[in-house]
Amino acid sequence: MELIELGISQWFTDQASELCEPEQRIARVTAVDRGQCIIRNEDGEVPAKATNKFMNSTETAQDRPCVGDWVCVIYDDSNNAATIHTVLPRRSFLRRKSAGKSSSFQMIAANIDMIFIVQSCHKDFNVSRLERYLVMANEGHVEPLLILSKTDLVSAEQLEQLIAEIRVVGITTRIITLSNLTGEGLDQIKASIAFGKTYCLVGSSGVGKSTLINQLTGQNTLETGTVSTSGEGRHTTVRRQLIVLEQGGMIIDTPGMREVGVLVASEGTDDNFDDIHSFSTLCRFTNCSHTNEPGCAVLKAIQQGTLHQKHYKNYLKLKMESAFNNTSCTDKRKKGKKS
Ligand SMILES: Nc1nc2c(ncn2[C@@H]2O[C@H](COP(=O)(O)OP(=O)(O)OP(=O)(O)O)[C@@H](O)[C@H]2O)c(=O)[nH]1
Ligand SMILES: [Mg+2]
Ligand SMILES: [Zn+2]
Repeated sequence: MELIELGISQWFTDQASELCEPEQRIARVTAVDRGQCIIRNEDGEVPAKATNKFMNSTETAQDRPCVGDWVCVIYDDSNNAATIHTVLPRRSFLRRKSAGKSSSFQMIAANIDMIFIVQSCHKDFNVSRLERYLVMANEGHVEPLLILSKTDLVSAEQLEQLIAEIRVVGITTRIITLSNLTGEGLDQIKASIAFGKTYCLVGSSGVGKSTLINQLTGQNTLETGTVSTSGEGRHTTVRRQLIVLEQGGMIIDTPGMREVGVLVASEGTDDNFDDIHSFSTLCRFTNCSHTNEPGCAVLKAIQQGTLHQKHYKNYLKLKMESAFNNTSCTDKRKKGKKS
């Protein structure tokens, strides 16, 4: 296996020549499970752990190795294990708010070219959640693709209705409809996967992420779950794992998320609401908050029906959450410095 098959580019090679010591080698993190990593390069996969020195040098959990990272490593004498000394800067990332009220982030994956956001047509479908994933993608500089799975469980009319619900709020992202049962949509997904590129699957538990990967590999590479009659998944996948596909390209499986704790910078919010943004340039006041100002073009567009009320509400909600979270980040930093 060449590094190029694992997605290396000149940019990472340049970073490595600057940040790795001469005796260190470059490898990609393919799995992380409670601090224990697996890394891969030309010589195959071995377990690896970050050195204490590196761990102590990190400020937050985000800075520690995560799946998809390029790292500088030293192999032990047996060549059966390695230590991680540096994590190279990330070109893109997916992260979410850590559980609980703190404003820290949890990395989902790094150096991702495209995120496959999977929602099941059955029970799991939720447009607001889709929008949250889109904001997450945008904030991490990752191109999104929507996958509506389990189409075998709904009628053609129902499916059309779901797609219409996505389009009506202004989401223009490409959608692939998929049934792992009948194979519908699988070819389109295969065609979207390119050599040397990295893809990450996200979505609720039980929507068929691991089943999709098994379809792509043609093997039972991953364990898949059974779904309870309520339609809720059971969190079959427990660790994040990067799989190299025979056809070229890599795909990362992640455990289903219960909630996409939105923690996004306002920068991330704006791009997914291009329509609102373009109306806002017509507002009378440049600092218009689009809530009650006279001459507000956004409010006018809603009145005239050009802008969907629900989409606008999501926009406000995300704006508020991101403003709140940004403040709490700064507050926390200040607090940390004082004590
Ligand atoms: N009817 C139907 N069932 C599917 C489809 N895809 C997956 N399933 C079933 O749904 C269940 C859950 O699939 P998984 O692939 O384990 O789901 P997951 O998204 O990986 O779930 P987590 O690992 O818990 O996040 C399994 O019983 C699959 O057989 C599909 O397209 N149609
Ligand atoms: Mg799974
Ligand atoms: Zn306005």
